[in-house]
Amino acid sequence: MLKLLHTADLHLTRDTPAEMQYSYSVLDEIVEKANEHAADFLVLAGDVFNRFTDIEAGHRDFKERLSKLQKKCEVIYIAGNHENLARKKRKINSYDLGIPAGHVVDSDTAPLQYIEKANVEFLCIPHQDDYAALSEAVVRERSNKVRVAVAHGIVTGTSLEALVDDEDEKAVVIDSSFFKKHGVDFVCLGHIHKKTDFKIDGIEAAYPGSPRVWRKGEAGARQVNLIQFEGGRYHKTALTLKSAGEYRSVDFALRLDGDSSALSKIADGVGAQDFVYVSLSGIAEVQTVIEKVRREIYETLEARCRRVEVDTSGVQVLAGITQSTLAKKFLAVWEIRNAAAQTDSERRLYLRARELGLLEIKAELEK
Ligand SMILES: [Mn+2]
Repeated sequence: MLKLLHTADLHLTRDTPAEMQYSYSVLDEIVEKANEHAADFLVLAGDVFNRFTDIEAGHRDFKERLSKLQKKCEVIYIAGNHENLARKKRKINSYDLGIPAGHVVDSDTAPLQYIEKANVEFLCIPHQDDYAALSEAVVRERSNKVRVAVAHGIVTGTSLEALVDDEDEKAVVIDSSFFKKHGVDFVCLGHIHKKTDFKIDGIEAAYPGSPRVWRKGEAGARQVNLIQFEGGRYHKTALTLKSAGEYRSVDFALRLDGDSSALSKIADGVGAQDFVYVSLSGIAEVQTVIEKVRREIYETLEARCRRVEVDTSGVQVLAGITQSTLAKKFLAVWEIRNAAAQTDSERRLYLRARELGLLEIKAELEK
């Protein structure tokens, strides 16, 4: 039996002490998972570091963490596009990462590097700005070993909705016919941060997704793939990383009166490693109400999770709106109706009606 632990897009960083601590804690858990499942290989399919400068500053830490891997577990590391950021022609192998030089597949080995092991052969495709040379690449005949391709990039046939909106991104694609042509059994991919499993000409391919929340919007459990090959078959399991937490998006409607008692529910189900992004909406009569609620959100969540961000851009400030004659008439009628509301859901509807009414009045007054 052959076992691979496959991950990509860890984006180890030292941007802030908190992000450094967090990203390296996820590396620790990946190493733990590899040990727990007795993986033969840890496959790192690119964007292991956020920028080349993070290799320069972090290689000792990285090596130290990897040294905890069981002896039998070998590491295969291919360069992603992020390893090219701030690179200045330097090579990954000029730093000691605790991985044999032949197992670090840097961009200068493009279009392809072949690595042969006892019971598996790897076709490693580091990130390239142009994959045209790949179709011409000379590849050895496949043996009867398991043949795994490792690549960092977008493969033709990947659904568009899975693509990351990466500002460093150029739309370069790997022609997926390569894998069939060279008899690949499994394709380990990196680059897309959303976990994606698909087939290329009948060949199983997987983006395990970023194993940690790299940025806003990366929702869902953060996972790595354990792939087991035995007797010409394989079995893939997604392992969830606790240390990674999750990204959670929460909508919170501001009430005109600044009553934020509903905030107590906001922390329900939030985990200690989560990144919670709160979008405020609704109407405020004065800016200070927004500030007050924002502070309350931080106070409620900060101690409960790893990171909190509050977006107040969805709140409309209607200064002095309740003083206009039209608004006063509207609110007088509203008070009567609202007082008759029987249930919570009715009261919520009235609150929403009040917001919409006041917005209409504001539009009317501004004509
Ligand atoms: Mn990435």
